[in-house]
Amino acid sequence: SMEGAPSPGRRADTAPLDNRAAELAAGLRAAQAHIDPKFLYDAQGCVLFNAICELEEYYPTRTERAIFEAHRGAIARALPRRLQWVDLGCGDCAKSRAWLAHVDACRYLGVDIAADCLRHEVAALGRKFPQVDCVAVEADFSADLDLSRHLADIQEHPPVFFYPGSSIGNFDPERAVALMAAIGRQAGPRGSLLISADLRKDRRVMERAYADDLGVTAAFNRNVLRVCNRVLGSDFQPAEFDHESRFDDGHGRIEMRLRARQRQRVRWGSSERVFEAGEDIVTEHSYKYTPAQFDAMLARAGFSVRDMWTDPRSWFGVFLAQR
Ligand code: AVJ
Repeated sequence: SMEGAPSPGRRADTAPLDNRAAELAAGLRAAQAHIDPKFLYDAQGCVLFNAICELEEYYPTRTERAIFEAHRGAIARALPRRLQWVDLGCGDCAKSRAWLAHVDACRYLGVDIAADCLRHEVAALGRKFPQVDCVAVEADFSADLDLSRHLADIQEHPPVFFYPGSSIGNFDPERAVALMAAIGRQAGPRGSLLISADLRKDRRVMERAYADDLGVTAAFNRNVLRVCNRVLGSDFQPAEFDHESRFDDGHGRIEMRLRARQRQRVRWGSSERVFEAGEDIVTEHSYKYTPAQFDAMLARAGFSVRDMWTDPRSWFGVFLAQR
């Protein structure tokens, strides 16, 4: 079935346009200008992100894949029977495709803010797994995650929330805990969370992953200015901004920024913002945790960690947590 009918209020690329424009404008007017990383993922941004995942420098995707491949049986055995699989930020559903062949799922919820191909991808998944009730939900779960109306009988069919890719790293720790707590409330007493976090390691390895030689990450970063131009009607010139990324040891995060090459004035509607030469727009934080730090966050969110799987170098962690 395909729920979440295209009520205009939930279309990621059209109607909360006013909200989206207001959110972008507020971030650009702030003393430290910032753009929420969710705006990186328009159709072009998704293509560039998928290219990043293939880069030699970008270790998270392939490290997670290796962990899943090495431990899929053990992870699947730790999950309940007749579960409901909730795929947060499902994208093209590729990661869940492999899982649905190994878990006993009666239902699949594909949740994504990038609505462009969501329905199409979830429908294709439903054809591959006709015994699974596949549902597409367009939602910005960074704002308010309420999937309860899409979950049926969570006592009988425990939800497993799947949040791979270390995407949780985009949220500052307080917001990450709040999001995981919201997941816990909706998962109910028998629910669980299968979630990935990128782990702290040699800073050179982390910094290289966000400053690749081909400039794919730079293009991904600059593309967000095109999203602004479209959503807000601004007149950013992406080529006038340099891609910057560095690991902040104190916060334990990669900070990605766009730095004005020279003084410039950006206009939208009746507003404007001057960027001085060298002034930054923060476009992403990507947190890196120790396993103990991430365990503690899960605990604060009301979960207990049942197991954790990692790669031989302990670069990336897959955590299975229960209520
Ligand atoms: C999708 C948020 C996990 O933080 O590594 C990749 C996004 N940004 N290169 C990450 C990203 C720059 C990615 N996440």
